[in-house]
Order: sequence, then structure tokens, then C-alpha cells
Amino acid sequence: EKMIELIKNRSDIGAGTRGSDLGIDAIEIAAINKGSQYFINYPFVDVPTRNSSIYQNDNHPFAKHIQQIYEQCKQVASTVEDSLSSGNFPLVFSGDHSSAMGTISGIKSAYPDKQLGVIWVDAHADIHSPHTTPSGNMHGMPLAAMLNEDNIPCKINEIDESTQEFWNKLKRIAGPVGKILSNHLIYFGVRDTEEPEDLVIERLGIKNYRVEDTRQRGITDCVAEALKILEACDMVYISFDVDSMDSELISDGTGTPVPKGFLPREIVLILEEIIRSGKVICFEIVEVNPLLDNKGNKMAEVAFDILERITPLIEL
Ligand code: LYS
Repeated sequence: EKMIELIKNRSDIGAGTRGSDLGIDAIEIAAINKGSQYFINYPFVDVPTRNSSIYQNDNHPFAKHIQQIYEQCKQVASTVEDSLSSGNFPLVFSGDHSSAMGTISGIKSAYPDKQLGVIWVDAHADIHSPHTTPSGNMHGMPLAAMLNEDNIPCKINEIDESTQEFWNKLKRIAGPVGKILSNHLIYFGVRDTEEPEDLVIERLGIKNYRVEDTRQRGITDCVAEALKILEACDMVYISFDVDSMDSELISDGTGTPVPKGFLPREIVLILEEIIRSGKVICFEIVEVNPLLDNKGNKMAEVAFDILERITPLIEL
């Protein structure tokens, strides 16, 4: 039996639009409005943020706020590591998805000798490096850092020394570079990528279960295959970006909304089947942005409903 510990990481500086820091409290408000005791039932940790750094000049156009994001991820890593070392299940609530560099680094530093499998549920591949990013927003880069994959063949940006230095530091938070292997990374729902991402995904042979695939083959079949691919992994981390869901049918309360995504019940099924493997040691939910939600607090409400559904399985 695992004891859930909530980690609230209200950092939003890796996104192009502010406001995902408010996503965590929006989810909590959704819980309160539903009469749920969820957020008082579990112990929690607040991770201090560097969000005030948006007032400072930043000279890293191809990796915006990289220094503060590095410091933030270091702190997330040590929080996650502490949680795992105390025998807890870290349930991480983050603002923007650059946080995953901290979470993954923390897991690896708690279990340096174990292979980590990653299930990335997202509309985006988040596998740009500063050399290929079209936006400079670091929430589009966490997987490149964790894979130690700069994708130099697809380079389009000329990055400076300071960017390179912090990028290298990000890759080796709390341990050596190459936190995960490309054959231990599996996407669900990726459908909005740029060419350098398509090329690196193809070169590394990273598996993506598209929304259509899961509907044609069935979720159970796809997840079973994914778990087979991750057979050699002793532990699995699920990173759930809410933009994996259909922005038109569900909600656009997220920084980079994309239509034609999953429905909430499909997300629940995917997550449940993965958690049933018994290998999941950490779950993260990111990118709820209530300021962008045209349906009130819909995205946070949906996110909380999903969380409520999967939590009993985590606790088994
Ligand atoms: N690929 C785009 C970029 O790098 C979007 C990333 C969205 C991440 N949540 O800017």
C-alpha cells in the first residue's frame, strides 16, 4: 500500500502564456465545489517558485527563463526524491510541463540503478532542444533534456554559451545525463508537432499511440502493447498534460490547446490500465490554465474528476 503525497509545483515560466500556476488551485477549487475532501485527505508539499523572474530581462531567446527553470527543476527533483525515499507515492501537480525534468531527475536520483519507463500523455511531443525550438518555450523541451538528445541534425537556432551551459545543467540534475532511454518512452495522443520533432521521433523510433489508434485497436490492446515495450523497466512515471484532451469537445483551459484529442473517459481508461501494471511510482498532471478557459473552470473540473477516478488504483 502506498501513501500518496501531493506535490504542488506552481511554476508557469516554461510556457508561452502565463497562468498555469493557477491550475493547481483551480483543481483544488473544483474539488471543494464538488464537496470532496481530496486536498485535505493527503499530506502535501508546496514547492516555492521563481515565477517573479518574469519581471527580469531574460537573454535566452531559445530557452526562455532557463536559469530559473533549472533552479525550479532542481527543487522539484529533491522534493520528489524525498517523497519516494520516505516510501510515498508523489502525485505532482505542476503548472507548465518543463517541470517533468525535475520530476524525472528526482525519480532517477531516488533509484539510480533502476530503468525508468515514461508514459507521456500529451498533444505535443515536448522533444525540442534549444537548437530546434520554434518558440523558445521550455515546456516544449523536457524530453530532449531527459533523453540527452539535442537533435543537432535538425538545428535551426544559433544558441549562445549561457543557454548551452544551463541546458547541460538541466540534463544532469541530481545525477548523470541520459535519465531515460528512447525505447522506454511512449507517447499517447501526440498530434501537434514540428518537423524537427517528427524527425527525431522517427530516428529514435519512439512509439506514439495516436487518438485514432486507440479508437481503432482499443485502449486495452494499445496499453498492453505499451507495457510489453516497457517490460524491462522496473518503474513507470506517467506525465499527463491535459492538452491531450480534445480542446473543442472538452475545454480550451490550457496553454496550447489542440482539437481532436482524447475524451476524459478515454484518459481514465488509459491511466487505469497503466496503473494496474503495479509499476507506476509517480504521476504528474500539468498545464491546466483557468485563465484561458472559455467554459468557466471546466478543465480543472475534468482534471479533478479524472484524478478522483484513478486515485483508488494508485492506493491499491
Ligand atoms: N512544440 C511547441 C513549442 O515548442 C509547443 C509546445 C507545447 C508544450 N506544452 O513551442
